[in-house]
Amino acid sequence: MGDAVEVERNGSGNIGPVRNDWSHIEVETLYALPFADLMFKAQRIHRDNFDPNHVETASLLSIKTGGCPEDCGYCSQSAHYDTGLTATRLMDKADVIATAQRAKDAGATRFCMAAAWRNPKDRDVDQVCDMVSAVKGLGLETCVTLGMLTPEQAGRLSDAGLDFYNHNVDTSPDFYSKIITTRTLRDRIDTLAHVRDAGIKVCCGGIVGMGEQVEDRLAMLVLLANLPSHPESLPINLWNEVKGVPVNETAERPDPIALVRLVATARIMLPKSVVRLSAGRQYMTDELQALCLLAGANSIFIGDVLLTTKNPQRDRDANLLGRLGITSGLA
Ligand code: SAM
Ligand code: DTB
Ligand code: SF4
Repeated sequence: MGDAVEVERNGSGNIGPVRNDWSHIEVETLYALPFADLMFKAQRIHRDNFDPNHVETASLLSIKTGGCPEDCGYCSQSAHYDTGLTATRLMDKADVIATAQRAKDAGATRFCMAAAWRNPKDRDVDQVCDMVSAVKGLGLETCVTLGMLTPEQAGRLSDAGLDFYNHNVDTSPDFYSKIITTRTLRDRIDTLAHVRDAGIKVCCGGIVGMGEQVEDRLAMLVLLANLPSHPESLPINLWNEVKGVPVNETAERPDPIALVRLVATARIMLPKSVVRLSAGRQYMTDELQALCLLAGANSIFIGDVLLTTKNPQRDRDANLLGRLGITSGLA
């Protein structure tokens, strides 16, 4: 996209652009619309760009757990905090492939491999490239999240056929320094640019429920929507509680309606991005999840665990999607 504005129907029958020039006040006004008006706008845009009765199903695997040198204040895997987690080495490729096959059999269409690194070493990238090729060979979309990358490392992952790279901005520019001090938002944006330049699709979002204000959540959406290109995938994580990390001191679970408003606002601002209701679904009622899907969320993680924390059981997800008449890999 960049300077060129991609024109699309905006759901009202009018022609509208995919925009990269959102202002904070405009987004705050959108978010504060009467609920029915906000939902109607989001729904129209959702229906213009996606099948409203389908959700994507992704599965996560921690291929290298814990011992991470970063100090992300929400994370069980940071070596800065005593969270009771045992650190592991990079998994063997055969075990990764076997897990990916089970995820596919359970209904996943995308397989996301995550490593608790600040940044990978070149030899780590070689091993991950092998895993990516093998998982693609099973007929799954591939995603990895390995921390910061050099342009050269991004190029190697692209050559291996990687579909998506996940690297989150996590929160607003203002709240960021209260949560992470060991790498800057600029570092993250640089990695996103390397990923984009290498031709890999971008998965980028953040976390809510860490004690940020509504304005921070919206500022995070402004940051994402005003990137040179919109991320193809936008994960919205609700903080999954982890004992022993600093975010426990500030965390506050958002009002459920505020969460639905946030999803609807994201759908309007990033009309073509797949919005994933990511971590934290374990705390959500079926009704709240249904409203988030109605507001424009169209992807979930399936499987009983995410990386180190819980996710709803497969039967519960299959039952909910079935009651909503939503198709997915689960049905
Ligand atoms: N180490 C890599 C990195 O941070 O770039 C990749 C893995 S990291 C676990 C990926 C993302 O998961 C983080 O950026 C954060 O947004 C999310 N995350 C981590 N812990 C979480 C938690 N307890 N609850 C919700 N989301 C979390
Ligand atoms: C993302 O935004 N959410 C996923 C994925 N990217 C890698 C991670 C969620 C992690 C939840 C905490 C845990 O299980 O440790
Ligand atoms: Fe490390 Fe990623 Fe956890 Fe931060 S979020 S501590 S970089 S694993």
